[in-house]
Amino acid sequence: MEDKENTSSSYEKLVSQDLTAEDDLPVHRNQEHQVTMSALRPGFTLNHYKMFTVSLAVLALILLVVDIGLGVYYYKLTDGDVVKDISSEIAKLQISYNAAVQGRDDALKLLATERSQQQVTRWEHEHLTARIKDYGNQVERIQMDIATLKSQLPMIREGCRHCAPGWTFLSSTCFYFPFASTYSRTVWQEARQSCQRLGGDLVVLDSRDKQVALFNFINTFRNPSGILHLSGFWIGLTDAEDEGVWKWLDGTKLKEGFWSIGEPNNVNNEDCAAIYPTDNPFMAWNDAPCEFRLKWICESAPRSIG
Ligand code: 2F8
Ligand code: CA
Repeated sequence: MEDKENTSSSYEKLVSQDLTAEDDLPVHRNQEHQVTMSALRPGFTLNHYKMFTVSLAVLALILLVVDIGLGVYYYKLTDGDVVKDISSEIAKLQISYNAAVQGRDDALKLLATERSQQQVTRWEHEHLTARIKDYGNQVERIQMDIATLKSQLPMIREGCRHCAPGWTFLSSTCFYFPFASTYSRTVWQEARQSCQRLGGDLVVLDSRDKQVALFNFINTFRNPSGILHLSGFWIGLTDAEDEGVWKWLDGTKLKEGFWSIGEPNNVNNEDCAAIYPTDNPFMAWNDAPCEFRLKWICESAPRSIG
């Protein structure tokens, strides 16, 4: 009996020990388990793995939804109105493109027509310019003819006195005006020799009548927009021999001069005189350097017929 009791108490002890051990066991086992897991992934607990698994499931679900969405979209794209819309848009664009190409071709044709028309206009312009120049030369010749014819009138009135062809009879004297554009401006000495070759000399303006007659004549050729000091005409008056003493080519001293205001001023050694188209016939002379280039006026005595 005692033995049985011993046995029983021993058993309870053992059970109690074992129970005590059981109480410790979950911790112990968990620790063991945790040790095993920790060995796989340091710092990861079971909860972590659970969360990881759930996340994977959610991700898979999202991918499934996206996949279904793309499938639906693809279906609509290939089968639905979108394709029709795009086709009709392409057709419209093709029409617009064709219209643009047509427009460009039309514009190119128009440009070619305009260019050839422009060429014709340019030719016409050149032709007309040449004709205008011809008319200008004709006007110049006609003006000279009119002046010559006018000069015949007093000559006819005076009877048998006349001027050589090309000379103009004015104020009982024959004048030669080398005004045509064929004569270019020249220095005083060369102008004088030109007159002498024609049987005369540079003009002597020793009377008011001659001055006025000549002044009026040159004023008909006046160019108001021209440069005044280039528009003069050499006359037969010089102070080259004795500065300040003006003499005509026949050797007579100047009595009455028709100088412009402030002239003669001898700037840069001006020893030769010229008449200019101005506003006042009695203020129309200037002294200029004899080497300056101007037009000139010749004079000769009328000839008697017979
Ligand atoms: O202003 C008068 C002055 O004008 C010209 O010089 C700028 C004349 N020169 C010629 O004609 C070369 C001067 O003679 C004249 O006095
Ligand atoms: Ca001068």
